[in-house]
Amino acid sequence: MFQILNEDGEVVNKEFMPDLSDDELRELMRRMVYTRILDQRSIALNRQGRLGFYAPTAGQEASQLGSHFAIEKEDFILPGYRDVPQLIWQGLPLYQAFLFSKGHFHGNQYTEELQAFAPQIIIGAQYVQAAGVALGMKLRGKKNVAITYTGDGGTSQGDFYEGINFAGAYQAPAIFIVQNNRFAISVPVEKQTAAKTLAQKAVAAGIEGIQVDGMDVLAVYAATKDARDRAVNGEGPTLIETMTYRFGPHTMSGDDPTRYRSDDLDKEWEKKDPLVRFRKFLEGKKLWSEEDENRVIEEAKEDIKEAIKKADQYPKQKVTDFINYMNEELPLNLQEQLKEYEAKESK
Ligand SMILES: Cc1ncc(C[n+]2csc(CCOP(=O)(O)OP(=O)(O)O)c2C)c(N)n1
Ligand SMILES: [Mg+2]
Repeated sequence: MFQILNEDGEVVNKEFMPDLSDDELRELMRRMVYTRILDQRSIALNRQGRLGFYAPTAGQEASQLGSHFAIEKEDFILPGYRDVPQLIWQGLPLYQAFLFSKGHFHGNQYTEELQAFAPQIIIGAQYVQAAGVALGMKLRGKKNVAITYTGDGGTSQGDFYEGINFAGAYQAPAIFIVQNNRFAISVPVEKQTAAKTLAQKAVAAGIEGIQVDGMDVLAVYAATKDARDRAVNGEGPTLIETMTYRFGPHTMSGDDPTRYRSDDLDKEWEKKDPLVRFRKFLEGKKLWSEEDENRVIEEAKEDIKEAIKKADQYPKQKVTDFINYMNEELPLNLQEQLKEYEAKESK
């Protein structure tokens, strides 16, 4: 497993230390702290009934934000349902992320500049799409990549294998991230596959594969940066398995992790908290202080307050909107339904 920082925030692999400026290192920490607060607030808002579908992210910040930090604005992101943070740091306004959670279609109406698809709910489907997007970039001669995310459970899907195989066959510039948080809802990874690692699945597709400490933001960044450099150089796709853990439940829709995870396992992984580790590293370099931390926390809380207000006040979606946005031309039966709903909605 590739690691740069150990659990105490000490550099254990100096030769792979990425070339990041002090400002960039601080920005990485800022994003992780901000995202942790966003997660805590989202869980609270969900419990108050102000959000809908929500998949907690705490514990996975290094995997999500370290990999995202290595890609460019013109690269394309194909996220899963837990990958809202990457979308936000790519430019998705927070109020739209909240609307997505509430099931409002405007949450998924992205501008041209936001090079991303909305979070995929169908496990693994984004891997096939990523292979296609990456091939498209290659055919157009673009120096960009498609980056996609799934979980340990996702690697059992047919789509996973089809995606990595296709990208390998066409040497498409794709980066396939597997966030191995050890559970697919309640199913432990040991029951999911007989494979010793998920990274080794790359071998069968003839592509590069690497297992990375997913609680070490520098290692995830370095591995993704290397994958991106090779991809835009025409050297093909990479599969990156990040070893991580979700501290919270699978989603806020009712699973109880205490029924399938032991206290000991939770404690073991809490010690690996990516924020604690990176904070220790930065404090050692005098690049982070309690004031910095508090400033980010306040900034995040303020942004969230405004964004949820905007999401709450956003016009309700209408059935006629669904009909109109889904179809360019309406077949007869939908024309009839459209009329029916227009009449209802004008009352
Ligand atoms: C094709 C498909 N099958 C089943 C589901 C139901 N489902 C939702 S999440 C999930 C587990 C996914 O686990 P993993 O890939 O490890 O991702 P994690 O949630 O741990 O991030 C399943 C089976 C689904 N959404 N899509
Ligand atoms: Mg999982």
